Amino acid sequence: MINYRIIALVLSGCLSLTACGSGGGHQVDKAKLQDKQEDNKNQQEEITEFTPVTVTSLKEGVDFPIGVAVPAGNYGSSIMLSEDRQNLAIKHFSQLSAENIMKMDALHPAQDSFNFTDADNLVNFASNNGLSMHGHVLVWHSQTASWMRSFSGDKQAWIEMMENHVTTIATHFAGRLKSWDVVNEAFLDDGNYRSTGESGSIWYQNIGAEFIERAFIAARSADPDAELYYNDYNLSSSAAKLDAVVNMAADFKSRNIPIDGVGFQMHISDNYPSISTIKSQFQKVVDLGIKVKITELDIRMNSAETADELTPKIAEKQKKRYYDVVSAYLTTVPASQRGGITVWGISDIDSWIIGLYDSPDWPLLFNAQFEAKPALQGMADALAEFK
Ligand code: 9MR
Repeated sequence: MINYRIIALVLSGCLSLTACGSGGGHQVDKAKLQDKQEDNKNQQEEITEFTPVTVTSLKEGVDFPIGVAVPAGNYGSSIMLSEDRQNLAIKHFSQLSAENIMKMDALHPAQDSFNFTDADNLVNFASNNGLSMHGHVLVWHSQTASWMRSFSGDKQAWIEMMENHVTTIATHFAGRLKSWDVVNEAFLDDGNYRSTGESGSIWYQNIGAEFIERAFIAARSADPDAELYYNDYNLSSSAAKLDAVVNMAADFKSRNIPIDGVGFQMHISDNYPSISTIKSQFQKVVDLGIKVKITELDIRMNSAETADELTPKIAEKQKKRYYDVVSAYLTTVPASQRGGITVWGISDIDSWIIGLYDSPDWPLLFNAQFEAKPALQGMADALAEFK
């Protein structure tokens, strides 16, 4: 069990020229100051213990959704079977996303049969505990059902098949979900539509780009009260990709195609993208007048693959990074356009990042023992300061 105790950062000496007074000429003072700054830097690098976490509830006092993605259904790490996960979800979060069980293959395993059991259990768990639900996801190129991939028919048949999927699912959950990711990852990083190739889209290939607006129209008519999002990764870093999404949303607005916001997944790392880029990317959607939702936040801390455990120093860096990202959101997105912030998992052991690379990582707010990490404090501090 990690013992989170205060780091004693003994910053001795003076920090400015004026405070130091003059012990000689200007050059000497300057050199002394440089030495002092170097000393302070070295002392700060000697972080040997985890800083304390005093957060009682991350969501407390926040008037937009603070969400978390959870494994559910039959997954070994299902929240339905885990008291640790349930306790943290209820205590700190106000919204849940299903990490996998509300995807196309899970809800619609055969052409003429839908399976809502696991999702209904999760939605009931959320509402019984006062949490809202964000639906993830109606149309995506990945985790499609195998019958969809082998579906044969002309464009009209494909449209009907996709619209039936969206309509049946959105109707089933109507009134019970706060919002939906209607379409996920339809663009490539260069701003072109995802089409052919290994990670191509069967929807684009068989229907063309109009599959996107058709999905939004079907979702709105099935559940008029749910907020409808277009969701994608790298939107906080790739100008070309976000510009394509913004152009699409502007076009939708001009033609009265329903869209309420853009979901920024934000699977990011400790040093990329920069906070100024993240802010200017958020700003583009703010300027359009629709909502910005961070839908899948996690922060990789070992992209250099140099660490083999979460040290107090890495944890402190992550705390600052969570603080900076959440601050960037709150200072850029006005209250009326905040769709919320969702973290993509509770415990580091559940993160999809684990196992993706050869090196270990700790991208989330709670460690493998379900203990709060300094990152939780970083996020809470930003929420308290800028909300
Ligand atoms: O976290 C999800 C992981 O458990 C699945 O194996 C993976 C399969 O594609 O999907 C992960 O979630 C993804 C989400 O649905 C869409 N954006 C990217 C997420 C991380 O890959």
